[in-house]
Amino acid sequence: MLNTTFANAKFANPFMNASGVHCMTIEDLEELKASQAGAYITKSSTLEKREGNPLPRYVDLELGSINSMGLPNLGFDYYLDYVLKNQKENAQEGPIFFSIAGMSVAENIAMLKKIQESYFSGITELNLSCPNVPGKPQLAYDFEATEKLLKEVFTFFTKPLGVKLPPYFDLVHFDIMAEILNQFPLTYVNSVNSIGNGLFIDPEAESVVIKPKDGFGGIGGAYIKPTALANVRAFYTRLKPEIQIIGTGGIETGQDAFEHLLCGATMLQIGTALHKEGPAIFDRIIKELEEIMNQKGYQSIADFHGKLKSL
Ligand code: RRO
Repeated sequence: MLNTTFANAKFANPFMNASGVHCMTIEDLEELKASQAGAYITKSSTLEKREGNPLPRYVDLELGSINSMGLPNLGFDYYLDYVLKNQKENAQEGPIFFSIAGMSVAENIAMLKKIQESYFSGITELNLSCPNVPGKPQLAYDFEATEKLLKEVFTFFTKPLGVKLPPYFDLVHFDIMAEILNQFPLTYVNSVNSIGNGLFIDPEAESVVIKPKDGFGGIGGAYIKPTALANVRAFYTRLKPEIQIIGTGGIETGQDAFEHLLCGATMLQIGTALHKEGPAIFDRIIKELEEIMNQKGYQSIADFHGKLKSL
């Protein structure tokens, strides 16, 4: 019922982890592989291993989460080695996703060259939106720099590639970004990363709740669902149809998933709710989405995908 075609491959269902959650180590990744998730993605990597920011750096909140992890990861080679060993030759299972987030244009290019030269046959996600490295702005908020980077990337990169974007908040920004993205043979756009640099405070302690950056961090979960849906819809209605959408942001229930699909998302990533509930969330959310589809008489996602009505 939830069969999904994405990047010319078939997946049993659209659900996967959002990069960063439950995917730092081989143990985490193996748990995702064994779960009901239709696909899974690695933690964004840099060429060298990074410790990331000081603790506490991730806090679950009633309505979501705040994090300033600072790109902790075990290094590009660790994840490349894992994805090479775990890419599927079996046509029943979809390909694996490999996320990278270089700290500079040169680092992104260097990692993409290594991926291009390897026998990796899965899907690469270029994270242009990490909000948490002190002194490093989110690349995708700089339209010219994003266009320049993608121009360089597509001089040599021929494998399936998607970009992870931050949320945008202005219709003109959607227009500008979509026009840039439409110039390239991108496989997909993933909207959204966390809403950068929110501030959650504990009024009793009169304190911030995470240590890095004086408490400022990326916001995820229920807080950001309307922003995520807007970004999915805005890109779905502006991008050429060859560029598919991954919807990320505030997906915790079957209803949230249904809403993202209605806006035009094809795959669905879960971050905050996966962090709270663990990989068993995939069993629950699959059942909840199927239940909604049964109630509405939909036999497949194609029956309602992208078909959000206007008034
Ligand atoms: O590691 C992080 O701090 C982080 C990253 Br790379 C990202 O893309 N999004 C986020 O919320 N945290």
